[in-house]
Amino acid sequence: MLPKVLVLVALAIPHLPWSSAQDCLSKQQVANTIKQMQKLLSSHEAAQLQNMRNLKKQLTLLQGNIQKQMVKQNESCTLLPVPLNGRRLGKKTVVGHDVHFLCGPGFLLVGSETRTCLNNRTWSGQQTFCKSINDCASNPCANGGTCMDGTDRYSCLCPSGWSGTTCQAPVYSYWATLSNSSFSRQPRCADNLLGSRQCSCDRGFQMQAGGICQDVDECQLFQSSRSTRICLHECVNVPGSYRCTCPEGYQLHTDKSTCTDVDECAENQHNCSRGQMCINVFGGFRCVRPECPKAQLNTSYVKTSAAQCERSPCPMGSKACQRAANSISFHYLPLQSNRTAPRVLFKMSTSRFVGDSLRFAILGGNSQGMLVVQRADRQTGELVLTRPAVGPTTLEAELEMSEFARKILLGKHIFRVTVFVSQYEF
Ligand SMILES: [Ca+2]
Ligand SMILES: [Ca+2]
Repeated sequence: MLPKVLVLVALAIPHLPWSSAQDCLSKQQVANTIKQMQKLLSSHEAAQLQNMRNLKKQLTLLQGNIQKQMVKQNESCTLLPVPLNGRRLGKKTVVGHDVHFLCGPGFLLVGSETRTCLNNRTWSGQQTFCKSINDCASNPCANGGTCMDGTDRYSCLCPSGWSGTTCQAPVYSYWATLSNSSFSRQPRCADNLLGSRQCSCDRGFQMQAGGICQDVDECQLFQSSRSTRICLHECVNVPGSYRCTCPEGYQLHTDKSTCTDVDECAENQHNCSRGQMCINVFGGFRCVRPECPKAQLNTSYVKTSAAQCERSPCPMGSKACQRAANSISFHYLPLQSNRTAPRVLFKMSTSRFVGDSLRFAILGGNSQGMLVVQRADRQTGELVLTRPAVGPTTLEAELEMSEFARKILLGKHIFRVTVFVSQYEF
């Protein structure tokens, strides 16, 4: 601007009345000329000032616009919360603005009293708290907890069933104990220091939708298939576990899954009367009383032991007596149902072999081919189960062993075999 003023002044000079150098200006003329020039300069100065004012105004407007645009562009911080038991002064969140904090009576300000919204749209300083001067003054312990005032903190003594820094969290194990016998339970939860909760289920339970612990039905999962079954007999699902049961006459083995027969005879748990024999079988016991055949055709027997009868001496010339068996013995065999076959159940021989050959035969019974007799070696015959016997059933067989010397019969022995097949396969 200044150079323009000088040009104007320079242009004005040639028009002044003292344009001719040789004319001598009067003092009055000079004074007038100076006055005119002063006026001219004053008017230029006024115009110049006006221009400057306009320029300044425009700059202010421009600054205002730029600030508005900055606000529009969200150049602001998130409004800070009012601290509990305190106040916040100032709500402007634009970059560069401050907010101030005050605490109520009885509370001490911790953190920053003043915080400024920085260019990166975060607040300067630290979060502001109003801390109770008596830490227990605000009754921070919930659910009947007792507050203990410390130097700069409090602690809560929680009543039974509540936990957490302010006794705010129920202790779920407390509830779990109450419903311990149920198939669904509340989980056991623990609050960690970061304030998050971790829950888990007791052993044998699994977390279901809704956060409930549901019992795992081990029986349904495993017992139905033979390859995965967990109990030899029956499985009973119980909360958090399962247990195996055995039928009557069996006891659960120490492995907790298999069943073993109770030997009622050895353990004196039978009710057989005097004169009866107690026979232990799988899943029970039997009371038997072996009887010798009644005397007939000059033939009679005497009992020589609990399961043995011997023929009395034959009268002279009684061929019927001489053809009758010399001895009859009784044999009781326990057998589990559905055992694999063929299977040797019984062997017979003689301790007083005086002849040259033995013959073996099956005389009778109810086995319908399920039991057969075969020779094992020269002096031994055996009773063989030919196919699996499904119990509960009783198989009977009468076996005969005949002794010969040069094809002449020396004597016969009868074996009466009873096979008690159990109901179960164990
Ligand atoms: Ca279970
Ligand atoms: Ca038994």
